[in-house]
Amino acid sequence: MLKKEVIKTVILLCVSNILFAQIPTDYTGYWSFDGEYSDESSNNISSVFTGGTPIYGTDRNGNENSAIILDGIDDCIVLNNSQPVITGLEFTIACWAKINGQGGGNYNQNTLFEQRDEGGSSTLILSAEVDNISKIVVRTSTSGAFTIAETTSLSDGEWHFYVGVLSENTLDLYIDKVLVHSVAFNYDGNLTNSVDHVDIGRHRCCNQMLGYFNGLIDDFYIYNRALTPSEITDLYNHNSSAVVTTPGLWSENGSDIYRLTGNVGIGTTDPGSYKLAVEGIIGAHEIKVTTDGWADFVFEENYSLMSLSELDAYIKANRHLPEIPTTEEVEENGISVGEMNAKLLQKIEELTLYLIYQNNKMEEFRKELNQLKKENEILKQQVF
Ligand SMILES: [Ca+2]
Repeated sequence: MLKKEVIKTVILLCVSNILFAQIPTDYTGYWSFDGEYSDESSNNISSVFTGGTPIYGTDRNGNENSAIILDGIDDCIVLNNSQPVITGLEFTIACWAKINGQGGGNYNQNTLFEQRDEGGSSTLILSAEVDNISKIVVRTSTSGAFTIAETTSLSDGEWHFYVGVLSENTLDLYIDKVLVHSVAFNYDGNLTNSVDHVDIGRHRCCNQMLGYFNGLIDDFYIYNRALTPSEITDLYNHNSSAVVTTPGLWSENGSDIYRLTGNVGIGTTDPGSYKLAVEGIIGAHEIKVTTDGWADFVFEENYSLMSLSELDAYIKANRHLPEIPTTEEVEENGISVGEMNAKLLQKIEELTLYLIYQNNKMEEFRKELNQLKKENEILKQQVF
């Protein structure tokens, strides 16, 4: 375990901004399908492939081993241990897909994504093709209508970009960055009610397998907010082939190297939960740390400053300042640079308040002393 010399900090490497400068990076989940089917977002959404061994094919940019092939028979990816991935009142589902043929299952549906319960009271499906229709379907109560935005499907054997967006009152379907259908939507229930499954590439309900995607899927994004049309255009224009995946430890993007998953240890084989763990001293010209909260509250009118006698009693009893960790705690857990700087500033500000208070007291005493001196002089003159 790392102890003293772990600097638990946020170093602003801005890696994600460099890699995806053109796309919104606040996705809930992202699957590049570059030879693997794991979620590459910081949420690490559990992703389980079913239907045998996954096979990867050539993506829209001609890169081999860079898009997942689903066989339309029993292949799909089960997400998040059946817990909802879409969790809010707004969402965006976006992916590239290339249909190879008729989808599998009872409905022959080329399903891209589904989150739903067993009975149909919370239903969310994005389909590239069923009965020659592409559509996004949402329903939020058992008695509610299925709200559907749809258009003629594109079973032309080419790659297309499918996006379903639910904003507060509107359900939109985009294909190849063009808004093809928009319909009004009213919530009458809960989209995350009793979710039974979340799948990429399969539609199922009520113990029936209704639609397996038959073709290739690539660059799958899930956002828990409604992307704007310009953000959808950015996603469409984003060329993931600019990011070169190097077999082995690191990937390359121009002169940068990076990892999207896992943690890095230097001088340790166990980085724990730290993205970067160093068993040793880090040298840097400057380190920028982001932190939540600063210590200005000390100077608020209602700040409750401990009296000096209380502080004296606390120190005698505990042998450290209030709110500052003990030697034992620091040896066990290290310190968080941003948090500790805020605490130290808080103590400096409290010290400043004590000094101001003491100075004011001294000023009072000085005045009293002068007064007493004057009175003393008068008394002396009267006596002698
Ligand atoms: Ca890919």
